[in-house]
Amino acid sequence: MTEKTETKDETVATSRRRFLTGSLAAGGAAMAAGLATAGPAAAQGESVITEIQDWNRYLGDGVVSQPYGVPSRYEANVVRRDVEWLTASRESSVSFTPLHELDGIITPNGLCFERHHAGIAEIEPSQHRLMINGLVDTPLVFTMQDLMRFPRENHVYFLECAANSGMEWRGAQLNGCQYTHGMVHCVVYTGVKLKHLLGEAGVKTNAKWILPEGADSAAMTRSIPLEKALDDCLVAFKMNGEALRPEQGYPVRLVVPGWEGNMWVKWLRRLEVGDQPWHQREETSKYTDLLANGKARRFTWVMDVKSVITSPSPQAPIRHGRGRAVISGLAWSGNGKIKRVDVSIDGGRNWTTARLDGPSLDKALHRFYLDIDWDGSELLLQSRAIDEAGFVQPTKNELRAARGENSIYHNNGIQTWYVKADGTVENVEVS
Ligand SMILES: Nc1nc2c(c(=O)[nH]1)N[C@H]1C(S)=C(S)[C@@H](COP(=O)(O)O)O[C@H]1N2
Ligand SMILES: [Mo]
Repeated sequence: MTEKTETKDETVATSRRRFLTGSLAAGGAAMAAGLATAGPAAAQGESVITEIQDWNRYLGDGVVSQPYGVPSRYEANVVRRDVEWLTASRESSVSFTPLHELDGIITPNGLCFERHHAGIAEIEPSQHRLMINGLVDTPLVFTMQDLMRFPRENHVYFLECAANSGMEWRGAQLNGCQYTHGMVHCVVYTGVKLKHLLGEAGVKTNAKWILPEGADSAAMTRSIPLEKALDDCLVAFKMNGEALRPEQGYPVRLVVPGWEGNMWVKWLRRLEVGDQPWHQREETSKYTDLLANGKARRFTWVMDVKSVITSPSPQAPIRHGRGRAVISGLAWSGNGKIKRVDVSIDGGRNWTTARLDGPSLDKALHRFYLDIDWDGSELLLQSRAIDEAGFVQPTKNELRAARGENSIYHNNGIQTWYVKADGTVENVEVS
């Protein structure tokens, strides 16, 4: 009302001052509860609040100035990143999700990590087909339109590359949870249950396995037991409500809930049904785990229970000094839901149960928080997740005792962040 007139400045200033008094009272309550020792500043005429800013004075851009919306330019550092020395080329490489900048459990589409073995296939959907052949009554070829006429379902699932944290097997290496843990994303998929498509083709009674194949030039193939295919696998064409991004397999990808990312074939063009596994490159030379005794673990599909503190972390130091601080992180398990997350600030000597917040969904990321009063002393931050199947995230030494030091894949060991007195954070290992 008066805010639209020339007296606006004063009106706004007065009401903001009143608001500040209110929030100070709330701060007092928090202090009484033993939380903050430092908090919002007392109202003393800071220019950013007493002086009218440009954005408060001039008209802004109109609607559709961005036909497809993008984040604020002040968020330009929230991007996928890669590590140049890790791979020989960007076509067979990986980029990492900026976990340290995100919150909640859903990964925005443009920030989902990418893992391609032969670059991004650019597929025109009208020219795309999905074939089902092998041990079926009727081999079939589906168009995208055909797929979209089957009953649809929506599910939130995490996808983790088996190589996530692989560089950390022998010790702390990369400085930031984007790099150590960023080969994971979690979106809501819209798709058709694979069992409906297999049912349409009619699976023969001696069938035991399926082989999904990608339409990219890597022609990615993996053997998947028929039991899993008929259980919860999805043939998905949407992520977070919109079409899959080209990076994530547009126009259609396989979703294999809780299992290693390599099996989630992107640009899905064929599903062969067979009576035994095919022993493809991706399940013999790669995606196997060489143990200390020279034997290799094979078909290690389920992603084990795991967690990481996303903030504070090396890329997200504590900038506000001592007092009220939020420790935030993610936990997930290929076995189902997360039952509990414990957080330690002293390198695993003492543990406090963290607060799980937001939806707790089967085989999805879970968000946890621990609200602390930081006294400014050094911390060794760790998180330890426990899933509903009863699995407890191991220490890195426990993991190495079981699997040796040759492995790359399936590192779900406890991560340690060393928080220094100045709030900067480093990747370290507490053994
Ligand atoms: N066709 C095809 N599918 C693929 C790949 C690929 O290179 N080609 N990479 C796999 C690997 S190793 C992983 S971890 C996931 C990564 O999925 P994203 O790029 O959506 O994160 O896709 C899998 N599906
Ligand atoms: Mo992967």
